[in-house]
Amino acid sequence: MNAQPKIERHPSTCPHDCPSACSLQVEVIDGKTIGRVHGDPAQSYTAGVICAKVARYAERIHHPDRLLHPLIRKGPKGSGEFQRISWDEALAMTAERFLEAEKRYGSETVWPYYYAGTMGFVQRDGINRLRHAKNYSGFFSTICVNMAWSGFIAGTGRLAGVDPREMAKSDVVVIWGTNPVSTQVNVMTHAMKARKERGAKIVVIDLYRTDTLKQADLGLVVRPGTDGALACAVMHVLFRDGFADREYLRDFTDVPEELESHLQSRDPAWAAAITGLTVEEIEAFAKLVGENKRTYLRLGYGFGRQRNGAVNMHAASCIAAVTGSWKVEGGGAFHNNGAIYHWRKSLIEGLDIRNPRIRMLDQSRIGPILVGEPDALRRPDGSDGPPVTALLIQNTNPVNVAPEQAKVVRGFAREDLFTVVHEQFMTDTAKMADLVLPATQFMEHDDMYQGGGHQHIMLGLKLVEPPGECRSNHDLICDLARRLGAEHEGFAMNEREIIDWTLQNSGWGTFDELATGNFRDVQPSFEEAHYLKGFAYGDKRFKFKPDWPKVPFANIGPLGPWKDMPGLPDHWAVTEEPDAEHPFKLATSPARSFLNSTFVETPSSKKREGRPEVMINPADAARLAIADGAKVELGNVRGTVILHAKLTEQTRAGTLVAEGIWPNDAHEGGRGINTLTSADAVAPFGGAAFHDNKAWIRPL
Ligand SMILES: Nc1nc2c(c(=O)[nH]1)N[C@H]1C(S)=C(S)[C@@H](COP(=O)(O)OP(=O)(O)OC[C@H]3O[C@@H](n4cnc5c(=O)[nH]c(N)nc54)[C@H](O)[C@@H]3O)O[C@H]1N2
Ligand SMILES: Nc1nc2c(c(=O)[nH]1)N[C@H]1C(S)=C(S)[C@@H](COP(=O)(O)OP(=O)(O)OC[C@H]3O[C@@H](n4cnc5c(=O)[nH]c(N)nc54)[C@H](O)[C@@H]3O)O[C@H]1N2
Ligand code: SF4
Ligand SMILES: [Mo]
Repeated sequence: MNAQPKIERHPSTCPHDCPSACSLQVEVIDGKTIGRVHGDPAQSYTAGVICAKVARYAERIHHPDRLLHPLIRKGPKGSGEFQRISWDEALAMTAERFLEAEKRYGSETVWPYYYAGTMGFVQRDGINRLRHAKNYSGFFSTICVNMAWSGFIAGTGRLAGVDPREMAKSDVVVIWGTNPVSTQVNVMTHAMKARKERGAKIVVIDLYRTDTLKQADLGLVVRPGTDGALACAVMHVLFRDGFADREYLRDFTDVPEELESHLQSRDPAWAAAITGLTVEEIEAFAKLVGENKRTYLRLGYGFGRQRNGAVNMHAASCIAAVTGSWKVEGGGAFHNNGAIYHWRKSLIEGLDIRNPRIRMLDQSRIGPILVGEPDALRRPDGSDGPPVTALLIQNTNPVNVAPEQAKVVRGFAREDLFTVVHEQFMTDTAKMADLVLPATQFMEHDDMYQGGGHQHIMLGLKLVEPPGECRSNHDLICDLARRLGAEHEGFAMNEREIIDWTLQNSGWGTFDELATGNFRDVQPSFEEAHYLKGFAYGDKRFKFKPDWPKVPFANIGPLGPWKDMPGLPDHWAVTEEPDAEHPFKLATSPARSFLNSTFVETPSSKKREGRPEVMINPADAARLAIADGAKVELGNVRGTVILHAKLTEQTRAGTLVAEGIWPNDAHEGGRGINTLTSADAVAPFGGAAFHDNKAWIRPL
């Protein structure tokens, strides 16, 4: 008889690019196989709940399509024809080609390109140590957070807010521009607790009827890019009806009188015409906020992904300063807690050896950069920079997720570009590489994490041996550094040593202390989180009127049309508006069972998501003779994409929503959804307006 399998439970942390950063309990069977993955009930934000896709992680870690060996391209670029080689050959070739490229064009011709496929500090950010040691081109990260973060910081001066667990003590929870049922499930845990225990009202604001919005007491479906107008009208009503906290405004904000007079003309009728909401809906929302001091604004990323996204995020955050709800438990606003951790990352990132004169290249503009558009390659002093002729890519899939995909694909196809992709799967990006190197997954290496949507520092340690010849990012970077002659003490340390140094130098204890419980709650005091002693600007005041280029977010200077930004909260009409040729607005919102381009390979996610679809209101579809399930083409100035129509009242007339970033070849014709999105830099610090596209649609 076979012995019973031995199942152990080990703590870990979800490494994926998600504000929830859940604490996990992982079943390990016989020391080598992953079983069910559970939320850790002991971590008070995770509270035992995780999303379905990570609960079934066994499907991903033991997937038959995982990359197991280094591969070298055999056929033409993008043909998918590869042949196995050894790690030693692959890294020797990488070093040789990088050194050659450097000799020919200077060090800035090499561009290490990475993102948050893992949020682990060592595995994600260690690539920067190599970049600084070698003076390779810098990576200015813009694809995700820039509009939302700068918009939030514009008011408060700091990326931090009220403890998200306090949502459970609120009377009104406003879930704005995020779809947590899909994208960060734990928000719902705490919001629903408030409803259950206190009868709290839930307000959800989105551009379509999401699964989150369906659960709301008040669901507001706005025209894309009009949240600034909604926020202004809400504040107009708050001033008009005596809900503004005048004492708070006097003591804690910059220009309350100027704001009040500016808002006089921004009444609900004005906002109704812009947002597509009714005056009654806007009045009802404002009344709820005005009558309930314990109103918690949970502001998401999604409504930042518009060309006016930073302005809209700032406008929404201003509401809590008008009512003074920041003062009370369960009141105030929250977006992300990035600022509470005060990390010292010089060992991980090699910040001590950084040369500030090296150019920074904009992550979102990888298409324009690779096709050689001169403005995209420029140095900070305005001089022309060299072309990018070598790429090292970890934890990201730009050929699929970056905007202006036609340019991205054209750039990756360049014969004079040498591309190394370190991956877990044969992604759209890996398919375009010269070398594909197999990477470990999070349960196969050590790392440390922080919660964006909460307040914990967490560990995820190696639980099982990696399959095949998979190597961790850290391992690869250190080996390559040696071959390239790059020097830094971090290249000679292991993950645990780097974590220990970073914790100690940031004031968070030691590795061993953190390993005891696997996570540490670092929630700042009530006083600090509620800004009771003032906001994080020099004058301690919340800024209704931010000086946009000086918002303390990025130090590379403003980007996009920042000079035209309104001083006070407003509707800033710079979104890509429909016209006669492109009568629709298209948003590319997240799919529940994918995480960006991750999980597109797991059977249960594939099954749930079905096929690439675009949601269209039945009235619009009838006018265009588009039947439910019909094959359709979407297009705009940037290209065309083929998918299937889903007729649904979930979308407003005039708005189209294509959920998820499907692999490019899941679409007939091989062009993915980002063929339609734009790489225009968004004000004030860059970013991609993924949900802000004009488009046409036609049946095929
Ligand atoms: N299942 C799943 N989870 C994910 C991801 C995923 O792809 N799938 N992605 C992860 C990543 S990288 C991130 S950054 C987070 C992001 O998570 P969120 O903060 O939720 O942000 P988004 O996913 O960009 O968009 C959220 C919602 O904003 C809506 N929206 C877009 N434009 C507007 C607008 O102008 N006004 C309003 N009111 N709403 C608008 C979209 O329709 C969408 O429903 O989620 C993470 N979690
Ligand atoms: N149309 C549209 N496009 C979007 C968005 C949208 O809403 N709509 N959202 C945007 C946003 S918010 C973001 S953040 C970006 C994200 O886009 P990406 O940064 O590309 O994120 P993922 O799709 O999660 O891809 C991460 C990749 O990293 C790999 N990976 C994971 N862990 C490791 C590791 O430890 N080592 C190595 N070497 N590889 C690893 C995974 O296998 C996966 O292929 O997409 C953006 N693109
Ligand atoms: S909700 Fe987000 S952090 Fe939590 S398990 Fe799912 S993907 Fe990971
Ligand atoms: Mo993101």
